[in-house]
Amino acid sequence: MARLFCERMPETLTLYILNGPNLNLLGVREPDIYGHETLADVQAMCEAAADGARVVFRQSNHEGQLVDWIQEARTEADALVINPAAFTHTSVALLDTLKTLSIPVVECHLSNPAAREAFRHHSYVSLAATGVIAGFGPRSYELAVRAALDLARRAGAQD
Ligand code: DHK
Repeated sequence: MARLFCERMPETLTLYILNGPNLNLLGVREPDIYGHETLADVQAMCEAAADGARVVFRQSNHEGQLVDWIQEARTEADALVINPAAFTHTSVALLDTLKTLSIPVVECHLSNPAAREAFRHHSYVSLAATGVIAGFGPRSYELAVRAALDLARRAGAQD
């Protein structure tokens, strides 16, 4: 006999993962700092870590494009992981856009900017981030994905 399911099925979460300038060159760009994995490798790691969530993974070298995608995430995503790369340290525009979001935001870096040049020590993005994961190479993304989805699930459980 067919069983009737009265309980609401858990919704599939949507996770946006946005990447800033020069991350398209991962694998060839300063591999001693950023590692030998390519951005495609990182995307595959994120999808494997996403545990059934829908992953929207994008990269742009252009600040305005990232602004547009963050605005899109405001209505389309349950959580956001962002590696703004150099815009981390320069972009009030990204900060202002991130401040419009009400979903969890995890700032993610391959390297540990706090252990590098002084100009990398300040992050505009951190002012709007729920948390920051940095310094674990490509594994930073895996950890960021897990953290973002955990935060999104907890937020959903409170609705
Ligand atoms: C990537 C960059 O391109 C730098 O501009 C940041 C970040 C650090 C990273 O470690 O992923 O300073």
